[in-house]
Amino acid sequence: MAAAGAATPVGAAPRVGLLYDDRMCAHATPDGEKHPENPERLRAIRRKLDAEGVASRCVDMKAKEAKEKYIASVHTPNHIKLIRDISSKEYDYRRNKTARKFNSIYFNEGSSESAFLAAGSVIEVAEKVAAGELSSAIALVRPPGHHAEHNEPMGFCLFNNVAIAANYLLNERPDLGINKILIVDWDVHHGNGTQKMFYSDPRVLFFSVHRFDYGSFYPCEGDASHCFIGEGAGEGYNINVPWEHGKCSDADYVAAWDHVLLPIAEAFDPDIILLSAGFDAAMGDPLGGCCITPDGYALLLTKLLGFAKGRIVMALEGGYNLKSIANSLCACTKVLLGDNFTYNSPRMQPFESTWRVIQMVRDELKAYWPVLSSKLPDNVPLRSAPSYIEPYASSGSESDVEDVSELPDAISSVNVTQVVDDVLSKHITMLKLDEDNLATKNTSSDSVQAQDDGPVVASTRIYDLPFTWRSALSKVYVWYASFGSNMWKPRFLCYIEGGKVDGMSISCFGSHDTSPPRGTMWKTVPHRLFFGRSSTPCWGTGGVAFLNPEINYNDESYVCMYKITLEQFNDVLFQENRLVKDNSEDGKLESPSSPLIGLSEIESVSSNKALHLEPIKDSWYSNVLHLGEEDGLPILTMTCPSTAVAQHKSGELPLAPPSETYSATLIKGLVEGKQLDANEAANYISSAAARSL
Ligand code: X5A
Ligand code: ZN
Repeated sequence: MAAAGAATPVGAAPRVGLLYDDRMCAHATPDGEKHPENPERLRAIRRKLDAEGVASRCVDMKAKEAKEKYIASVHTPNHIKLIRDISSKEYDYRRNKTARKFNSIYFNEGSSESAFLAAGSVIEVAEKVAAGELSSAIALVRPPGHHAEHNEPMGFCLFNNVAIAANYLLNERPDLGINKILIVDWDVHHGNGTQKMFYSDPRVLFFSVHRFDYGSFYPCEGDASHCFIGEGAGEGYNINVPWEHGKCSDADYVAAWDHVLLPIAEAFDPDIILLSAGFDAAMGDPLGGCCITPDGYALLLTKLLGFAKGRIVMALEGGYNLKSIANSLCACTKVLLGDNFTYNSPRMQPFESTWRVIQMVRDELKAYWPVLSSKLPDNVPLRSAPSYIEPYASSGSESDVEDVSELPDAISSVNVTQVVDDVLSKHITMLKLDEDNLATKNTSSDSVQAQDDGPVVASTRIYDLPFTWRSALSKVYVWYASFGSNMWKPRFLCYIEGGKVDGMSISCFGSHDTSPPRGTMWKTVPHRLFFGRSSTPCWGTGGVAFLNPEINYNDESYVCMYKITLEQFNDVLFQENRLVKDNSEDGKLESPSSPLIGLSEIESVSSNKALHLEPIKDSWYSNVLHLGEEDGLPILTMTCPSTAVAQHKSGELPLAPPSETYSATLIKGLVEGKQLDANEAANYISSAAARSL
């Protein structure tokens, strides 16, 4: 078959490969625990494609295991051996322990086969498309691949399927004439693994558009920023479009296509496009927090069909809402099949931040892609950031609200934004690259670059993540609800300003931002207060307070709420879970380099009510609870996970009354907060300590 021939003969219906194989459903959590990356994802997609009569119009393909020598172009021998052996009997007793060594990974007896099939499937379809036997193809694979690194599985990914297929085409099949590959990664997460594989390789242009949230969105690495453009011969061949927040919609993605990806693709002129097709930026996805519609995906894909003679290989990556991924993939399959398509979804405006990000990316890359030097249109209607950002950004303490209980109930600001969006979306025109006589929008890319004493050299600039997430989260406010010693304000202030109060034997480090809370108020919540564990370094012998994460309307517990920034909330979480270290050599404090609760976690805790923090899952206060909203802001607290409650019930973990000094602190809080008198407060504490769980 002629390698360079037209993929589709003129007039003929496109031949679209569809690879589905049940064997890739074997990879699942070891004990049937719920997990977003589960076998139902593939089945839901397959059912939808069948029901819509779309699957039968495709060329049916089955999976083949990848040969180890092909995987070896991307992964180390150790990595390959691990994935090969992980499902064997010998691993039975240490499979879970091995999984825990990695970031967001599970294994079972089916993982090995699924991983080899996923990699082999993408090779299989890519080869057929490259050879012209198929016009385009879709590989419904799992586990996904784009987070997998050279020497480690990561982020639900075992092998980097797309990277393996790209290397196969370039290195193993010169006969197919594929010399330039465009990898488009529209999964909501950064394709960190794929980026690394081709970072200095100009034959592969890697483009990833993803949530970045100033470094607080998974995988929380600085190399997802727009500054990472490739190196050596590959300089200019790595493109990141890092969103500043969630809620990005079709309009934002179309803007990134029209003003970054498509002009570059035109200049690069790829021989084939490999699409890391995650659908976790889809509307309704539980992890992504974005809202691409099926029509939006279809439009993005349509725009790609103009390149590489339409030779597109789609490989499934993430995507965790079964309906969303099934509908999105169905819309994409129809596009590949050549069905007429008109964009029907309500058209929204891109965010202001989108325009800013796109301008930064263009500035960063225009030296390599001159087409990006043109001016962006400056008359595009833009919308402001989603409501959870900067609602209380102004500084100064004169607006301190000590008692906000009299403020009117805020209409959910989310709804207001939605209404505004809907109204505005009715008269918006499609974004188009307009090169004439338009003024440059003044955007400052300097503000996100690392601070450095010496001259700033482009190639050495790094993204100072701790600095960046802190400044972003310092503009977001939450109510931190305390039910223990922090009900007493002087005690809580130790977490903000540092220091200690009577009864504490260890000082607090304090927060990075030491400004006092912007408001204080009390509430009762339908959760059970109890005291457990037998001693603490800070308070000595005796239990400490926990709130049962389960709602129980027969219980009423007092919480004192402080309005603080999300940055401060993270600093409180760090301290409560002993994550702040005193670096004794220079006396500098060291906190984790990424937040535990970023904007996406706020979204997920708001809809799921609780979020058990995986990175600190063995700490006492690793569970963040959403107790409701006040003033349009989420009320959050930190307590133990339900599993610990069960252990307290069974006696595996002790229930123990608080020490004298600890309970005196709680009582002071309740009394000074005018919730109870001294007697009532003492009764409240001792009865919570005495009642069995
Ligand atoms: C492939 C993919 C997401 C990992 C998230 C881990 N991975 N928290 O979407
Ligand atoms: Zn993803």
